[in-house]
Amino acid sequence: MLHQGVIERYRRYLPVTGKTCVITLNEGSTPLVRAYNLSAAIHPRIDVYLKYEGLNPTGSFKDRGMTMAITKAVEDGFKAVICASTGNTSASAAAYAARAKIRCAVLIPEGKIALGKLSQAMIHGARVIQVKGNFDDALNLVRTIAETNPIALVNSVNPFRIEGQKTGAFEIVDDFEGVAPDCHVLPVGNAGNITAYWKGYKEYYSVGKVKNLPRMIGFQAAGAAPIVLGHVVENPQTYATAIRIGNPASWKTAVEARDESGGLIGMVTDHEIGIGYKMLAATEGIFAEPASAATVAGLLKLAENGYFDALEPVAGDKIRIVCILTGHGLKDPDSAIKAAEQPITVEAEEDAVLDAIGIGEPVGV
Ligand code: AN7
Repeated sequence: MLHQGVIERYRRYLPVTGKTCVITLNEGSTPLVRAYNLSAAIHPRIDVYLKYEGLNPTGSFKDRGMTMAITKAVEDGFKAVICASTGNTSASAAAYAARAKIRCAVLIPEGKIALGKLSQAMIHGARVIQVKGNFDDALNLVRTIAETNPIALVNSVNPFRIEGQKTGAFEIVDDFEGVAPDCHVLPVGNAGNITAYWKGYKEYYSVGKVKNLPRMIGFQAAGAAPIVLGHVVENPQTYATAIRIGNPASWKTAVEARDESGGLIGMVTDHEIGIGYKMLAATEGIFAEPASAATVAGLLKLAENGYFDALEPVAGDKIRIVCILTGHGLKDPDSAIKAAEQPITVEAEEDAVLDAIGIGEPVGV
């Protein structure tokens, strides 16, 4: 079947009517890639699948929610949208707003968003406003502005964003033919996505499309881990800039998802994220941005703490885990270049090249 975006694919579960003019870039239906090497490297009892959300049209999971938010903004007569963003929301909002022919303003923390994301917001013609503050400051500003001006807020506090993003859960269950994974692992920033996935799983459960529910397992960066610490982080820090958020808007619903599902929200250091980032790219050939690699870092930590030793899988003999790789690695080329081995420069001569190739040296990482 040809899927024309998540609204067409999951129309009956979404707040649209036959009259709704759908603004889509054919987002969703992203691959669920079985990660044999990564599973074996982390724990003998786990079977990890990677949902590669970096393959959405603007390179992140935000497109699932943005197709809904922009579609509804247009339906409700708005001529402009606004958001605060650590980068991916701004890229997605800019693209969908361009397609809808409406104005878009994005507020980003000055100097703290990855290069690819900034380039997207700019080329799609958004008004890009750098704020001398962090994401939380920017979100406070846009919330106030949207309250008193004819401009639709398209951050995940907009319930249509959550509606769109819950389709990720439907896709996973559909791919597994009616079974939810044992563990659903994802990075947590503003906490919209964990909220959306849990809503999606529960809705599928209530209509009998799935017989079990996953444990929701989120990871925050240690320098930006308000939910783990139980208090607002005034000055959040992490090189995974996508999740550099100190006061998540969907804090309460993230905690509900964690507790209702019997899951957990943990934290991983930037060093651990860096290890997961390289491991993912090197063992599976999948390039995700640092925030997404918090999932791999988190799995390594859980394995080390014995978390998988006691769990019983719902089906089969392995614990089935889905990691949401929320953003494409190309979003943040600077982080990749910093993390990896640097290119070698040689004379344009065969011997020098052969020497540099290192034929005869063991292959591996
Ligand atoms: C790659 O773009 O908040 O917990 O403003 O870009 O739903 O916030 C991005 C968040 C994870 C966290 N991975 O998701 C923004 C923004 C990536 C992200 C998250 C984000 P939420």
